[in-house]
Amino acid sequence: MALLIATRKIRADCFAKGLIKLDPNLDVRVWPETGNLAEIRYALVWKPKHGVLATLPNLEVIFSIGAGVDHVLSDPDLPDLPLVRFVDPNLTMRMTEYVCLHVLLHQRRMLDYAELQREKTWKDWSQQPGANEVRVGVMGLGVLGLDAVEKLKMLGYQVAGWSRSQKKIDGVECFSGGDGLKPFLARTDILVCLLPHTPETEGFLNAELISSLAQDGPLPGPVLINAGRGRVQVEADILEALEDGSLWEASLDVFEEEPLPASSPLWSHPRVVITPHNASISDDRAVCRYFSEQIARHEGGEPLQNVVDLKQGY
Ligand code: NDP
Ligand code: OXD
Repeated sequence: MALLIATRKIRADCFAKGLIKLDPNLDVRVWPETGNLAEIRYALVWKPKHGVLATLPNLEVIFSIGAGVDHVLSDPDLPDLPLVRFVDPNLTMRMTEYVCLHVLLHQRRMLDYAELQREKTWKDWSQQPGANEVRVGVMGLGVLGLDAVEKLKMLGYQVAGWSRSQKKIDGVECFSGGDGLKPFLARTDILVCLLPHTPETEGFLNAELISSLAQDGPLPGPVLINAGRGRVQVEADILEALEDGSLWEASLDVFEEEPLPASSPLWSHPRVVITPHNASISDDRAVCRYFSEQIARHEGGEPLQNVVDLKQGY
C-alpha cells in the first residue's frame, strides 16, 4: 500500500517523516518520485499539478491537506473518488483567533490608532463602540463559521450567520439562501466571510453585495473580513467601495491571485489589513495524525470522515 504526497517539497518531506513515524509500514512517496504508479492507493495533496491524480490507476482516496478543496476540484482530470478534507480543532481555533482579532481590530478602531501613533499624536478616540453595539455577520456556518460565531457571541457582539441550509443556533440570528441574504446583509456592520470557493460563490463579495451592508451602524461604515477564499471576492469592487464609502475598512487574508501581486493597490491602502493567506495554517503533526487515522479507518472497512460533497463543491 503506497501513499503519494504532492505539495511543496519541504512540507512534503516533513509529512513523509511524520506519517512513517506513525505507521512504519506505510510506503510513502513524494511527487515527482512516484515509483510504480499502480501501487499508489492514497494521495495527500495541496494544489497538486493538474492531471497528476489521473495518472494513478489504483488510487482509492484523495486527502486534501487543507479544509478548502477548490485546489483539488479545479483539476479538469480529477478522478471520481472520495475526497477527504482536513478538519481539525487546531485549524478551527486558529481561524477563530483570526476572526476575533480582526473584528476587535476594526471595532476598536485600531487602524486609526496606528495612524495616530505614526504621527506621534496622543489622542483618545471616543467613537469606539462597545461590542454589544456592533452587528457581526458570518457567511458560512460550517466547521469554522460555527466556532467563530460562538466565540464572537462570548465577546458580546450581536451575531448573525448565513449559510446555504438553514441553521438554528442559540443566540445567533440565522439566515439562509438567496431569500435570507439581503436581510442578513442589511443588519451587518462587520461581515466575516468563511465561504468556500465554488462555482456558486465565485465573485460573490462584489459591489452589489457590499452596497447591501448596513449603513446605519456605530462605525463610520461597514467592514469586510475575508478569510475564506480570494476568488469569492472582487478586488476592484472592494477598492471602489473603500473609495466611495460603501465600505469603511477591510481585512483580507485571501486574494484573487496569490501571492498578492506587488502592483495591487490593496497593499498600500490605509484602510486595508493584509495577511498572506495564513489566517489558519494546517498544523503538520495534526495533518499526519488525521490522515494516518483516515487510512486506518479505510483499511479497517470503517467510513472515511469529512468526505467532500463533490456536487456541492465543498
Ligand atoms: P465547511 O464546508 O464546513 O462550511 C462551509 C460553509 O459555507 C457551510 O455553512 C455552507 O453552507 C456554506 N456555503 C457553501 N456554499 C454556500 C453558498 N453558495 N451559499 C451559502 N452558504 C454556502 O467549511 P469550513 O468551515 O471548514 O471552511 C470554510 C472555508 O474556509 C474553506 O472552504 C476554505 O476555503 C477556507 N479556509 C481558509 C483558511 C485560511 O487560512 N484563510 C484556512 C482554512 C479554511 P451549509 O452549512 O448549508 O452547507
Ligand atoms: C485551507 C487553507 O483550506 O489553509 O485549509 O486555506
